[in-house]
Amino acid sequence: MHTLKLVMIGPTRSGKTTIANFLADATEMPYDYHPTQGVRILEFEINDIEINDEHISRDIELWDCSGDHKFKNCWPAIRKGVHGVILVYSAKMQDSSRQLKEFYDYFISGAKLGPNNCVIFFFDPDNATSSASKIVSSSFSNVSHVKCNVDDGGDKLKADFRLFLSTLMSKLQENKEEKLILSDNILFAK
Ligand SMILES: Nc1nc2c(ncn2[C@@H]2O[C@H](COP(=O)(O)OP(=O)(O)OP(=O)(O)O)[C@@H](O)[C@H]2O)c(=O)[nH]1
Ligand SMILES: [Mg+2]
Repeated sequence: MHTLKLVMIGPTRSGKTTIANFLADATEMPYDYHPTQGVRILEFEINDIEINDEHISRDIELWDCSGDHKFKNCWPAIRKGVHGVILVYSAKMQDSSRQLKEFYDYFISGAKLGPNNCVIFFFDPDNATSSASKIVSSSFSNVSHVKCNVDDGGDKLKADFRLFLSTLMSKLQENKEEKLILSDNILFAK
């Protein structure tokens, strides 16, 4: 199976690079904020993902994007061939739902993907579900919305990431099978 392209996007300083490094086991301590310039691509392998009673491994390309609109000219290249999107925001910030909606419309709807191809990770350092996260969860009720923290919830974050991959890959497999059935039907109809 070929590489799975995942795009990680969300407002600036929301924790994308921190989370991407953690998932790729490339964490640097301490986490100092350095704005990502455009995009960086992390490549790693993920093993033993369960889909339909099968355990599979997959190469991942995680595109850690800048949340800054000055890099909007990179967006078409970032979206090309994307399989899944991870939206990230920080509950510390004021309502991010408008920005997330713009990213969702461009990277999910614009790539003809749906809610199953997406997950929302939010960093909530005070561990109190803020009004910001309530607004986001009600605006994106079809998208799974999970709290993450690389410090004390690292294992949970990795487990949530694997769960997302498993849902995503079974959806991609279903689409592939549907296409095969459709093309068989077209052949029969001829
Ligand atoms: N301790 C801790 N800090 C976090 C966590 N998530 C985000 N942060 C902090 O939040 C800030 C976000 O930094 P980045 O991850 O570089 O932000 P970004 O979203 O990549 O920002 P841009 O590249 O500018 O779009 C950093 O100061 C991190 O230390 C977390 O889970 N734990
Ligand atoms: Mg970054």
